[in-house]
Amino acid sequence: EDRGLDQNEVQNVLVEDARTGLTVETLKKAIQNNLFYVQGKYPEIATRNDYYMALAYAVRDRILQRWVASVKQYLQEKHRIVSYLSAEYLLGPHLANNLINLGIYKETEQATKELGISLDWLIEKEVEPGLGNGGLGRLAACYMDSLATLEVPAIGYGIRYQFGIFEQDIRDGWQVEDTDNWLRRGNPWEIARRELSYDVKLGGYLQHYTDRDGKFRSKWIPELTVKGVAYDTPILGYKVNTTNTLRLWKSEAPRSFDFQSFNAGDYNFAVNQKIVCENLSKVLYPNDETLNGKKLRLQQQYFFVSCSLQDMIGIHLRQGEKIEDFQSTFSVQLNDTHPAVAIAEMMRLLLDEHDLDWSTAWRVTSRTFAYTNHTLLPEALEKWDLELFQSVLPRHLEIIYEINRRFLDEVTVRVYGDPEKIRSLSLIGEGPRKYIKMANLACVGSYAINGVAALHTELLKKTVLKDFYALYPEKFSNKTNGVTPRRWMVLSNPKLTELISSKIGDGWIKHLEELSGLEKFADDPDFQKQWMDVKLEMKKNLARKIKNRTGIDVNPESMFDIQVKRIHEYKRQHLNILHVITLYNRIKQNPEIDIVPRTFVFAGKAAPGYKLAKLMIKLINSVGDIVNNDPDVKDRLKVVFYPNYNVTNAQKIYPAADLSEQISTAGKEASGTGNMKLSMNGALTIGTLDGANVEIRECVGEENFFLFGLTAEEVARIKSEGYNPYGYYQNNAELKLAMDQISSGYFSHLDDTVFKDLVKSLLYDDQFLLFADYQSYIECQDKVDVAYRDKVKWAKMSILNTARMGKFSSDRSIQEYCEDIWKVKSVPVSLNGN
Ligand code: GL2
Repeated sequence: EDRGLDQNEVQNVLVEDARTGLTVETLKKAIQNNLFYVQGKYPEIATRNDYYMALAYAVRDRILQRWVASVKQYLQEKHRIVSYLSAEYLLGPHLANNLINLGIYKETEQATKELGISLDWLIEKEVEPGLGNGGLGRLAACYMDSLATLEVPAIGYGIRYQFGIFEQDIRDGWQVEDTDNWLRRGNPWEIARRELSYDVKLGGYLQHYTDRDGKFRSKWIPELTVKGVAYDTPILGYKVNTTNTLRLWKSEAPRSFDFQSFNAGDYNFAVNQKIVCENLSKVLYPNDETLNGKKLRLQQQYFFVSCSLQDMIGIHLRQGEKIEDFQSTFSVQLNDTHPAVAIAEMMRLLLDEHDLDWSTAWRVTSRTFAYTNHTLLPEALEKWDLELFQSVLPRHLEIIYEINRRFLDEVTVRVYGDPEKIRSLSLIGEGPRKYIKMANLACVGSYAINGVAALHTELLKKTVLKDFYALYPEKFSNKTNGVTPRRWMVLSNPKLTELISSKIGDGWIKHLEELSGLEKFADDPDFQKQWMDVKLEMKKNLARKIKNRTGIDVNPESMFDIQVKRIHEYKRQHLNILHVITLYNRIKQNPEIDIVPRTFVFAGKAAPGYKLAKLMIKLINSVGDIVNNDPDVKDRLKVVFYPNYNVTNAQKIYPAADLSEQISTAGKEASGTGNMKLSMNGALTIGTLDGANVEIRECVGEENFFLFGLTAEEVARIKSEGYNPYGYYQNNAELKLAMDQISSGYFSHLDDTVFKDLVKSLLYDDQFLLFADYQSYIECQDKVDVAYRDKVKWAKMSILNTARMGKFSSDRSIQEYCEDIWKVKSVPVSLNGN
């Protein structure tokens, strides 16, 4: 049932005063007041940033009112709280999203207009918090939105990185990284809880002794203690009062530390230690889906997990509860293994700080955590070198050994002592160097384990986690990812939103299944025209941005063929480029050929140390330089690399897409979420049977989806039989020509060295089977052309894509987590009496 209040009701229950009222008049007054009392300016000398801040604080006041009411309500009554632990939150800009969720977008537009400024102009000003790499971090942000919208009490815990994901610039076709100084102008959306902090120990050694009760104990003598300070950001649900907390930890030097050294006269040492402490939350590691085993990264993970658990225990105990009932207050979700050290930390806190015995501590711990796996890629599965781990967390290593000893004792009987199975289940990996397997720790310590799309969960059960699945089948379930329609439709595509709501009302924004109401208009010529008019307008907007950012002229009437996501070999942006080159060659061989004009838009960051991914960016730009400027092409093909892909830019790109490229090697993309955002905005997908593509195709209908390529099973079989990419190259004339051009320097001013490594990796290795899928991809793209020429058919397919995406709302995903894993219910928050 929708217990949310509609706009009018919200206004009625509000304490309507100058500070928090939602009318145009009160908003205007609030902005003026803030300009004066917060920014200390008068209109004639106020900058754009002053106005942005004045408005942001006005919006924040209105959110605070709901936030305080939410906290009050959660503390007054006993409710189980979801705690989401994630090393990344890719939130995107706050202002417009908060206006939408508060339901005051129009009023604010009017208020700013009356003050002589444009709301769009202020919205564009906002620097987004880029505290994540890609899909995993963005998923956490969508889930926070849905938890609040579903009125579920929740806290998100993470790290307040001073520098988020780097900013990407393209120079001479190459990616260049710049630091992301997102806090430089201040952050009006957070509240620093300076008095709320915890100490976190690091390094050092253990002292063992027997206490007065004859109990064997370990005392951890740390090398260093850092302080974690809470910075809270309110997360408001859509048209409800529920406002949850995103609590991010900033690392600092504890005050006691410099004080001690200062007394000892070692001022330099003290200052140095301060830097060491502050480094913990300094920067987000920009590696997506690769582990890089760095000490600082482990310290970051432990730092935020320890602060978060201490915080949760504090909240639980302050409610008058007993420590051994912790799991009745919190259900803790591990967003991948990045926070999995929480399992050992929880044991340490219960054993060493709260004096529980092992079996009680383990009972609490193993009923508290649930683990989401987000990848099957071996290079992303976290393993920590044992010596490194010990040097940072000596006590945790001891605890992990004990968890492992007890676990292996128990399972040895169940697997009849099969040494292969025991080796695979063990939390410790053997080899030239021992290591800790974080996924195994997460599986042993969690009461629930899930994958992020149906295919991914099946593959998890069959491959990476198969021995755990055999042991604990009841722990496993699938929770297909979803995305929030508030940001990815209402905010990104207001014109489409208006059109949809004009036909089926606006209930779909909270109940995305209601989009199915559009199906009956799919054949309606008027509606089709309106639908495609919105698309064209969005394409014109994007064309303007492309021109501004890259100088490239693109034709809004051409098909916008879009691949935007992190740059990875497994995502195969280079397969897409092979198609571009193939079309280009067809034109060169027959300049009069009748082809569908296309604009290829690529965007995405490459991890700074990922050489081949950076080379893929260079290749895209090099091919673009030739194709975009060849007079024979006559503007029928354009290749654009849109720099610095982030949430802000994604919001402009998705609405303009005709075709969505979801072309990863089957079995490699756990789910994908961009695939959902694009399809919701009316793009048709060309894709493999990978991740959530499988379910998207089931929902939109196979006739509305362009499928190509090997299945995950076929990929596995071909690989096991011995794959020979060179054979495909020799036997496919169009493929051979494209590859020969790349390697001979056709796209690089005849420099035949630039792409050498990329060419070599494809011809002789091709781990991701581009060549095996090439022909099928090209043929499928030819079918896309045929479909695009039939405007009526395309419009219908586009409408049906949106109409059938109801399943992919993050509200549905979160509902499933709440029911199956967290066992939590919604708690409506009332403003009355607060
Ligand atoms: C990812 C997966 O690669 C991606 O397919 C999935 O949609 C997201 C969210 O579940 O998680 N795993 C991962 O490490 N990153 C992802 O985007 N960075």
